[in-house]
Amino acid sequence: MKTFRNPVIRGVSPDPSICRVGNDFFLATSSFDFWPGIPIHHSTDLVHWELIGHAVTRPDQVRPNGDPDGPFNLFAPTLRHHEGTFFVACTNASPRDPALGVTGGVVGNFIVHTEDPTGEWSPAAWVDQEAFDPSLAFEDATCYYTRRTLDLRDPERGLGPIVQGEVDPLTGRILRALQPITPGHGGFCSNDIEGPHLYKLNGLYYLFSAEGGTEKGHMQTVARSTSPYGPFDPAPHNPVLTHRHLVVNPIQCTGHADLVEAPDGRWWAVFLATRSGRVQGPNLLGRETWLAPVEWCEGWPVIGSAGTVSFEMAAPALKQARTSLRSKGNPWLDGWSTRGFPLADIEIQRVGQATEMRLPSLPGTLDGPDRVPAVLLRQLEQEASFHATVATWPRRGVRAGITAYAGREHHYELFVEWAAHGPIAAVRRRVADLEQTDFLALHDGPVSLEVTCDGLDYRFEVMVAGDRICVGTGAARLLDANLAPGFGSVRLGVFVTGVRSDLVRFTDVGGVNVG
Ligand code: 6LW
Repeated sequence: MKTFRNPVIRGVSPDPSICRVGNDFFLATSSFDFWPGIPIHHSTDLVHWELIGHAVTRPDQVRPNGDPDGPFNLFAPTLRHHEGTFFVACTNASPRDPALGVTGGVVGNFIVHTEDPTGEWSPAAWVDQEAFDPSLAFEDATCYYTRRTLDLRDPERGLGPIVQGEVDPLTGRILRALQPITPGHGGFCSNDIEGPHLYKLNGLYYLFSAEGGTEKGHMQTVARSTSPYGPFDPAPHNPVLTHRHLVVNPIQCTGHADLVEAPDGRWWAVFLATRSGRVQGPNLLGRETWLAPVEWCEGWPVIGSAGTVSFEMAAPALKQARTSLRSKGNPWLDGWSTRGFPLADIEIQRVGQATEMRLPSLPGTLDGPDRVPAVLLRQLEQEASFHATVATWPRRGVRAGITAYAGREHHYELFVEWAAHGPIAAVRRRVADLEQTDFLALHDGPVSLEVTCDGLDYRFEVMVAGDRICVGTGAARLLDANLAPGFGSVRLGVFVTGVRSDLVRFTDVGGVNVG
């Protein structure tokens, strides 16, 4: 039996949403406050995925006033294809902003569209400003708009039902007011229901939702009705996917799923899960994208083995794509990202297998809420490494280095700079409100920096004149996704900060198990 290995997209890639166009599958995931936003992957066999574009790349897609300095935090996209056009419904869940006249706790739910998912997507069509997890379902000329709500929550009974209305997906205009479609204040198996997707199959409407929160209690439930607005009957075997009861299983947090039918008539679910369980080591990789087969039994979906999944599962009988849809010459499709919109003068160039970069310095540190010239790759395995050579020594007042970054208040840095007595390398650890730095005296001149993670520690080393010297280490568990706020995971990359303006050149930038 041919098998495949989960996760099918490694490294932080939660809330997957999938659609099929002919033999091609497209998949979108959350990207939070990292740019480019909402990665779009392509596959023909559901197992091998290639990053082909991003749905959100411009300020006019995340802020109603197009402000490039305004915060963004992009949650749980839904990707759908209808009559030649791709749509992504998504949320900018960054904090409220009085300057925009935003009344809720989020900037808003919006829809972008394109005919070419490898190219530019439209400006945002804003729908509303409440809660998150918006989803679209097309039926003839109707576009259902389904999401969670927090407005109707009851402090004692639950976080609120799923609500649904109808929209014009091109303008965002609500054509039918949203109404609750699940009973009471929660879901079918918990008092926290979210991430809804509606499908019409064989004349019935299926409501497929995540429940129990996105952590260890995560699960997926299904309910069906003859009307898109319910009442919905829950499946007798709900939850249809969960590992909440499998305490020692390394696979945890399974849920937030989306369904797709392959060209051969078989059904599959993509969903998020983590690879470190309650008893395993730190979770450095965040919530990743997984795949499992779906069988239909008396008109109900059964995911994996009665709602549980494994690392190795029977593979889809589909062929891997022979040609790439990825356009050449866009370095961001190698997986690089910045926190917030990038500065215009960041240059990334592929030189053979290696990458070269030129980064401008910017005042501030990696701890700040502002944009920082850090260019990062997601960590894809517990064991990973990243290296860069500082080819031009930074000017006084400027730091150039590499980082293991899980958030503003959870990261380690190895950098070089001029101290009062001469050039130094330093390892700085920032964990919550603690900060600790180790120093090493150096000579100026090109210096190679390397960080290696073995799952337990991040080890920071410099290579000077043929010698490898360890400058310091940092405990991996302090960068755990559960500690760093914001649905974290670790990214490895280069950065330049400082009070003076400078342009630092890095050569030989890259690593193992990063991307
Ligand atoms: C996602 C939501 C969730 O929107 O996590 O807690 C959010 N649950 O479904 C971000 O991934």
